[in-house]
Amino acid sequence: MKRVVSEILLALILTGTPASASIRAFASSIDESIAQNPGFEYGLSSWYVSTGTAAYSADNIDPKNGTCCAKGVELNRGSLGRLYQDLTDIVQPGEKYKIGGWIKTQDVVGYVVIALNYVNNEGWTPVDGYVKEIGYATDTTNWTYYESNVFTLPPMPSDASAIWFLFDFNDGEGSAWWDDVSLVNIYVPILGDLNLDRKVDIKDITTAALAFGSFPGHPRWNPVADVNHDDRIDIRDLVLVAGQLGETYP
Ligand SMILES: [Ca+2]
Ligand SMILES: [Ca+2]
Ligand SMILES: [Ca+2]
Repeated sequence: MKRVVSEILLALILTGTPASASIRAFASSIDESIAQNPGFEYGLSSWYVSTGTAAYSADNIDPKNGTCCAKGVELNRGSLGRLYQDLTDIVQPGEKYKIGGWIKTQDVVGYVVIALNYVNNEGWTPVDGYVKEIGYATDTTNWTYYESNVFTLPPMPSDASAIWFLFDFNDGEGSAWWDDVSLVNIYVPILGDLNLDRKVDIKDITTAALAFGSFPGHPRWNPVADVNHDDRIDIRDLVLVAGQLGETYP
């Protein structure tokens, strides 16, 4: 290990800091679930209902998964009433996220959505507060899974005061059910972060050093340490990691 680190330092002196932009970061990500009680197995615990005419309840008649799902009934088109979790200061502008979830509908006029929106003090979304909405389920539909693309959270607009992960009837009425909803933080690893803890430090150097000299099929082969994807872990990979020492995300 000591010899390897001194080899790294020598290599760094000889080659200079590598051009990290030319090497693709290891193609993987960590998804961190953010919403609490996303399968409604604890009823509507952790979920709140905003002012409006929509009525929400925990429903165990036909959940998609587990023993319970969320049910909403809206009788007044144009009224609001959202089921939500306030994630202000939990989700961070500039980070990447993805939302998803199951929706079932019955006699819906308008649309049923799952959304991540900036909202004002009344729980309404200002025009510039729509971050991501999925679903748009209408009429009568069986359980269907909806998922967004990966998106970067924009900053909070000046006329909003919170960010909610929410469900509602978008200018609609009828009955709807939601289950196994998700809001995940997508981490696209920075180059050299072999253990995916969002920083490049001695742990990553150690990971690469432990696999030093290995190749596919070798007992110490560890693909995450093959930073330049040439099927061998050698001084080039160690130099790439060492050149990133101290880098953090975000
Ligand atoms: Ca469930
Ligand atoms: Ca790391
Ligand atoms: Ca390599």
